[in-house]
Amino acid sequence: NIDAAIPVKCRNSWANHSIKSFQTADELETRFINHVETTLARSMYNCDDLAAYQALSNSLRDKLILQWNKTQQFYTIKESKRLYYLSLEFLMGRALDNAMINLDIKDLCNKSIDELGFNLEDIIEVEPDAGLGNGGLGRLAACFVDSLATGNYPGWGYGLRYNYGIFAQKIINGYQVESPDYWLKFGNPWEIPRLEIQIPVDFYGSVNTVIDSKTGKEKKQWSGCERVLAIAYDFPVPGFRTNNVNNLRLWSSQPTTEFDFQKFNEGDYDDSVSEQQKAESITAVLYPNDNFYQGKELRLKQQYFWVAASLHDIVRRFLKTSKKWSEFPDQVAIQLNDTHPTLAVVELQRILVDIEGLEWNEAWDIVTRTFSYTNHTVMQEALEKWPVDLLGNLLPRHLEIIYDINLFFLQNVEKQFPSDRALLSRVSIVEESNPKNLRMAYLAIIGSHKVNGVAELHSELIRTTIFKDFVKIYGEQKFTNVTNGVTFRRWLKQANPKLSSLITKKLGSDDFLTAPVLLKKLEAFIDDKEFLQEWDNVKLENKKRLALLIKKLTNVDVNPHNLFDVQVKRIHEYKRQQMNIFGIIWRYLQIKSTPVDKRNKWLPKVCIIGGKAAPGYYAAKKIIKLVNSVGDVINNDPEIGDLLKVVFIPDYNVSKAEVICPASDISEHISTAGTEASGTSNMKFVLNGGLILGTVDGANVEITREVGEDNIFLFGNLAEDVEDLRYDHQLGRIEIPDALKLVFTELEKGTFGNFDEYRSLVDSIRVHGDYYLVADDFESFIEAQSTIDKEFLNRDGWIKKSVLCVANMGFFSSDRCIEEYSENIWNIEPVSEQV
Ligand code: B1H
Ligand code: IMP
Repeated sequence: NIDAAIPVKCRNSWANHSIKSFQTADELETRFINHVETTLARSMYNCDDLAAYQALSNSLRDKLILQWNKTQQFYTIKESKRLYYLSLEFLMGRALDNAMINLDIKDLCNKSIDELGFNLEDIIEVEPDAGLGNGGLGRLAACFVDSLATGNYPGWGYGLRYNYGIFAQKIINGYQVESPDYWLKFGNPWEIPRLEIQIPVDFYGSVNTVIDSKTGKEKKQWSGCERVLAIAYDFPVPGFRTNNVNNLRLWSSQPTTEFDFQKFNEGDYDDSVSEQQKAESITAVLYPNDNFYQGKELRLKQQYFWVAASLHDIVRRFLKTSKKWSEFPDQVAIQLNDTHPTLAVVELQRILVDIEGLEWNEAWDIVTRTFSYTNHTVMQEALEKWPVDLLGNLLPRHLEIIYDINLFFLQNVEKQFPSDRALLSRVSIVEESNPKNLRMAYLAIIGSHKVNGVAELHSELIRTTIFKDFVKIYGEQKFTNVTNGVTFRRWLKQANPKLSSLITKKLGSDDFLTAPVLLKKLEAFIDDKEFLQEWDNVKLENKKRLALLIKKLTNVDVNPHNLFDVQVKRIHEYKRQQMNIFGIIWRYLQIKSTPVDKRNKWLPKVCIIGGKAAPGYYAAKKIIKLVNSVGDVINNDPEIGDLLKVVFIPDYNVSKAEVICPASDISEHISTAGTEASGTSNMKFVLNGGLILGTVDGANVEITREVGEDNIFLFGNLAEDVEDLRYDHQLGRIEIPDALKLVFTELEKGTFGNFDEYRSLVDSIRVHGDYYLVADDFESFIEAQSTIDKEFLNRDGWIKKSVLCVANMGFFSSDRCIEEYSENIWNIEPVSEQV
């Protein structure tokens, strides 16, 4: 009984003065003004949109915190098993609109804000994106915390509070220019600093064997370390239509000592503060690489800092219960979002053996029952391999433990497969390269009880390629699939209020937001002319909204009645934006070579491309430059007019995606088959009634299964053919189709600027083996485009396809993902909502 410690008198006093949140617009206005005048120390006379944003956010935050407190107390009382989602990235985007929607008080807020003299839409726009992620992996984590909260699961996220999120992208003379994203500039009303939660995290030092004074046995002692503090910042995560509020805890680094006062007094000013700066740099900035491993010591420091602080917190919470260590896996599930948190496996083993004094095997059993691992990529350049020396220097005790984990694992493999030396060297965590590397994915597999991929094709590929030896060792049942999903609250209701209202009106309720199979009922209206017209109008309105944004950002006028063909995602050769732009050039050339009086046979089209290139990724940056140069030529060609427009949307991020996703007719997901693990924007576009032009890759396969082959435009070689094609290319067997030759010739002529600028993009196909199979897929790509052109003209048929797509997207709700993880991997259950 948690009340027992508090005297009755005090308890009553607390109860009599208990805080209540606002219920009415009137009460919200009082609270808003209260925040303007006290929290912000402003008044009616100097309350601008920023202040209004802060006051409204603080008012909602009050509500969330009350519910947060109750929810967490409730979980504690229930002693229910908890899930901790460890992710280096949480790409949350904006919080205000989402909080209003999940609390179901947007209308009420609208009324209050209007009465106070502000426009809610403008106020929403003031908020900077929380861009603490690169792309799909980070946004998936954000959708998952939304679904965990909505499903009343006791699940927390743990990550890092970077001072700088993903860089802001500007386009200058067609080139990407990066600028720092200092998202905390005006403070952040959505975070609760827990300055009292300070967890020490150690680095470097050395390991000695000492005698334990209690047991008299030998044990390892890690000492002489450099220490930093991890400070907790909590971000309340509201569920949709539930009183439960979950938590995202992000760590910020801080020095232990403020600075070396002696050095300061001796006049050594620079050195006296350098320790402090080093500590704070750990959580300064997000690494801006998507699908790419860069072996920097600071990144490893980030990983350990985050993992050590999180585990310390998790273990502390467990120790508040009176459970035995053997029950730890019944209380705690930890999901590794890719290999970035793999050191958590080692850290828990260290805590159990070195600090808690458990036997190795007993500890290891607890560890493996606790962890599970999600793989998000098969791309070789993205797989983490830390040099042994780097890790051993930073974390000497952890390296010893990794060696022991590896030794015991290999001993078991040897028992199972005697005299298969090659197998042992293939599956060893330690890669016998020069320098030696630690294969983090192998460590993650060995330390987990389940390993999953993120779409069926991808899960199949990891079982049969990169992890096939481990399937042989552990059996099929350790490897599973959970196809990704997205939250329908943000990606349908918030991003597309018009379509949500139409669907709500037609289905008689908005229950599809939590029970998405209900969308299926839309099929009943497939011949309802009036409904189809309304559906089409919504799309047009959304395209107009995007056209305004494009005008604002690029000063290009686009006609919303023309086909919008969109490809927005991180720029990567495997995602093949280069193929898209080559296709656009080809179309341009075809239009130009059509007699003027026949040109109207071409469907007018607006090609929209957007995305960030990692700052050090040369080819990706060239692709951006090419898109912009091609756009400059085509958009200013008086012969072309509205027949073709090409725009590059700068600084693609979550809040722009919310405007872009509802506005596509076609979106492109055209990765080389077998390279895109899942993709999640494909789901968002289809959910908003846009059709897909895609390869047979990632979740496109399952989208096809759900919406039907007639409602998706697939093209290109299959994953199973990729290896052979690449092999052929290496032997010099590569055929460039005429259409692509035409494009290359035009580039060489300098139509789009100096060819030297783009030579590398062309040479990677013509000279360097075309690793991404652009030449192999190019013809079927433009053929699929011409099918689209024809189908788009059949308005009725097109709208029906759009409706059928949305009706069949229920499977791709992240609520479904969370249910699958909970049932098959985490073994957690919803905790009924607190009232
Ligand atoms: C995905 C990454 C990724 N896969 C390394 N891998 C990173 C790898 O900073 N790093 O080192 C950052 C990100 N991201 C994406 O995950 C896949 O490419 C998508 O296909 C998938 O939809 C998404 C979510 O599963
Ligand atoms: P933590 O899980 O220990 O980090 O605590 C998170 C929040 O849950 C606290 O701020 C409390 O609101 C609540 N909480 C945690 N432990 C207890 C408890 O033992 N009794 C009641 N509430 C608790």
